[in-house]
Amino acid sequence: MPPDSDKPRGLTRRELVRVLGTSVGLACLTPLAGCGSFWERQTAIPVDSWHKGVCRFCGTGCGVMIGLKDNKVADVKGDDDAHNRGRLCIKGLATRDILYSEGRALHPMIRKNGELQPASWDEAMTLVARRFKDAIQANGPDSVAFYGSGQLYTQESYTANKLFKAGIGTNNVDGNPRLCMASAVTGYTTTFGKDEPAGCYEDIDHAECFFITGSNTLECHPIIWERVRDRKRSHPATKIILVDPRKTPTARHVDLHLPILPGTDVSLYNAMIHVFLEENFIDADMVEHYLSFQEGEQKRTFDDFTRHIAKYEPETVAKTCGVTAQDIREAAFLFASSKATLSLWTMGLNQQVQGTASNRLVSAMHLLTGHFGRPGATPFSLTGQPNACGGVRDTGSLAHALPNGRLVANPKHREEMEDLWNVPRGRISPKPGHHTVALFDAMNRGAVKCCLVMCTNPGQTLPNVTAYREGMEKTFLVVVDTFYPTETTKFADVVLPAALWVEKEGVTGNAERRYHLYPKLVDPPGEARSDLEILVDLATRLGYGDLIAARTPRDVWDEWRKVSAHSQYNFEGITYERLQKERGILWPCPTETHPGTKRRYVPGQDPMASGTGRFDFYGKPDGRAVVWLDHQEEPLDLYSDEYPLIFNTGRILEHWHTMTITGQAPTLKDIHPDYLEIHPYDAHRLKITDGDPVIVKSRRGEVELRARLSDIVRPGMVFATMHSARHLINQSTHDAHDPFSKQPAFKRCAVSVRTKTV
Ligand SMILES: Nc1nc2c(c(=O)[nH]1)N[C@H]1C(S)=C(S)[C@@H](COP(=O)(O)OP(=O)(O)OC[C@H]3O[C@@H](n4cnc5c(=O)[nH]c(N)nc54)[C@H](O)[C@@H]3O)O[C@H]1N2
Ligand SMILES: Nc1nc2c(c(=O)[nH]1)N[C@H]1C(S)=C(S)[C@@H](COP(=O)(O)OP(=O)(O)OC[C@H]3O[C@@H](n4cnc5c(=O)[nH]c(N)nc54)[C@H](O)[C@@H]3O)O[C@H]1N2
Ligand code: SF4
Ligand SMILES: [Mo]
Repeated sequence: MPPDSDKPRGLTRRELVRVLGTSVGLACLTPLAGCGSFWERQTAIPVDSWHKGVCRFCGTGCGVMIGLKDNKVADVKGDDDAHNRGRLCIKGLATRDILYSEGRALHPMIRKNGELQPASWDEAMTLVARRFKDAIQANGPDSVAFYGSGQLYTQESYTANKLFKAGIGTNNVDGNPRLCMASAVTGYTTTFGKDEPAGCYEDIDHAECFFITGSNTLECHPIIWERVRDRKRSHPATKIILVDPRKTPTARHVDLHLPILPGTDVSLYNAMIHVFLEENFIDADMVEHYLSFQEGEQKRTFDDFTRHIAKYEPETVAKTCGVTAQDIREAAFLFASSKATLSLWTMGLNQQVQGTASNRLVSAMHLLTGHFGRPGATPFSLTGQPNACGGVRDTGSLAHALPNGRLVANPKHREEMEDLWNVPRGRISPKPGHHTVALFDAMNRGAVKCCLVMCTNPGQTLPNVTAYREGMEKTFLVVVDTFYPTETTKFADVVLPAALWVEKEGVTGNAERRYHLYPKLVDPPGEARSDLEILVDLATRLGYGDLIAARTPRDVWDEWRKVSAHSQYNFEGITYERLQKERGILWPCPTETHPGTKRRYVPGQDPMASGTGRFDFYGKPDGRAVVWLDHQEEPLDLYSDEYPLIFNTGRILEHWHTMTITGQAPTLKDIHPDYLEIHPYDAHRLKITDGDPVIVKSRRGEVELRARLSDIVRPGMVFATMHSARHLINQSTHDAHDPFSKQPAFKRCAVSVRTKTV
């Protein structure tokens, strides 16, 4: 469980190196110090055999070599033949230890007389099936739900989605990617008609300008960051621009940092486009042949767009964004004038009430300037979790979605899936299910009676979490997790132990559309089972054994790739044999001899694109990508005299989300994340000194942390990490969400801060 955070902040990163005294420590410190890349780890641990696999942590999806000794994972190193070029970050290296850390969930448990007590699998699954059946019978299919994860394997998400949508007949299937990638999805789909980035990691090696926004790449996608740094090292003229309100470790290595005020991205990007128009950086051929313009439901012209952008002169916008007009102009100039510009972004954009607008404006900047579809020139949203793309977005395991970019609301899409899944027409409900916040709200209202929570910890990671704990308490909650206890198992009626990482087999899809295989190398501990086995068991007990006939990872994959063949995501050519042999393959990939696709929408490169033009945006009926006229709205949860500071939340390098895993890894567990970054000026005004216990209070709740005086944050804003279970920052965050993506705005709310003694 998370470390005892009463200890004053635990080890610093420098102390960690001293304690470890190994290259693991170096791997942790080096990028922070900004020297060369030392991520490779020379290992002396003897092993019996090495096996190809993938890191289980972030969406970078690094290739790992896994060394087995006496049927245990004894060592892990970077895979030289994978895209990560043999490198791993500190979390990737820690996968050596995670399987054997304490706190693994070992056997099923049932709550009896208020206490979770050990039970047999049969007893637990009989109870789960009975409660699901009873609820469906008494209150209809929409009284049950599945809440999943971008950390499940594709076979698992696909099976759960099929069971609930085509079997039970409810679209109440959502998951943590709603908290993470939903605005990227709506950004891409409203622009290109289809989800997922068009470019690939190789583009990093060709870019001459990087536009990084709302991403702390060094800490959250360290191996991608190292590749960016490689490019800068070999081509020093390469420019890196960063847009982030905080002076993060990433900010230390960039050419231009715009520390914008949170939630003002729409103004900034519109102002950059203003400069593109003013300085004639617009690609006229793009505008004439490949783009259309839209505002809300209305089609617009390029002239309308120009008039709209006129309002966003950098000199006007500078104040809104809290940066200088000169910096906006310089950023726009560097972006547009480079030979190839690559944008990278993550939660700073997605977790905002205008997440969709910010996402599509970044794509618009590329389309308008022609920085698209060439080596090094592409908008590229980084994905958080290892399988948010391949598992949840591609399989359509979200409340409004169906596989391969189809939508529940579209009758033709429902019919296509009913035919492919071989269920009667009309089986898939025409009603979209509850998105995450609405799902937990439905639990509060008693409308959802049973929920299967798999591979996620919503008791800690939902926004405004206190408001939803009552619902979790009321609902018959089945929690499937690899660790026990967690903040969510507190509310569970049944806990089921799950296999972790290479204790089970499966496929994931990383941020660049690369599908790759995780082999099963060792047995899970105790009675733990794979999530797929648990879903198959539940399906059978609920009477959907015929529907869920594919029951092994390989059979489910084969079914899934055949489903894809009928879509613009076609990856029928990615066979299991290829996955076993190759270091992953980028879809589309329609045949077994197709090498995979580096750049989408480019005829000659993307097998789905037709014609002889520069682009075919086949996701849109007219083949044109859409540039949106989006307006800056008033930021969320305005500050007041009572709540005068902006609260921003995020991550650090060494920990993963709720720390169920990294909080136990010997190399990471002593790094304590329970602090509040506060600018020395604000601390001075509030009479707070470094290390003081402080109370952060919002309109929804409060949390205690320790002050860390730091100029990483701007005056007027404070920052805390999401990692600790002892100090639930989501008691303070806001559950307001983007109206299109329904992604919550974790990145901004108004708070007050005071010392605990006051
Ligand atoms: N070490 C580590 N790595 C991880 C994870 C982890 O838990 N730990 N989790 C993975 C997951 S699931 C995800 S989603 C990613 C997240 O990766 P990131 O998005 O890079 O990480 P965050 O710390 O959530 O937020 C990124 C930055 O957004 C900035 N920001 C806040 N408000 C704004 C704004 O209004 N505009 C702009 N432009 N920026 C803003 C914040 O200051 C912060 O530095 O990381 C993945 N990788
Ligand atoms: N304040 C704030 N809150 C946030 C965010 C933020 O930036 N700020 N970010 C949001 C984002 S982007 C994300 S992605 C979410 C993440 O939120 P969560 O998904 O809730 O966080 P995790 O800790 O990754 O939870 C994964 C759980 O699955 C378990 N697990 C690991 N592997 C397996 C497996 O193979 N099978 C099963 N059954 N269980 C497994 C782990 O032990 C853990 O309990 O948090 C969101 N919440
Ligand atoms: S960058 Fe991500 S995938 Fe690569 S080793 Fe680190 S945590 Fe694992
Ligand atoms: Mo995420």
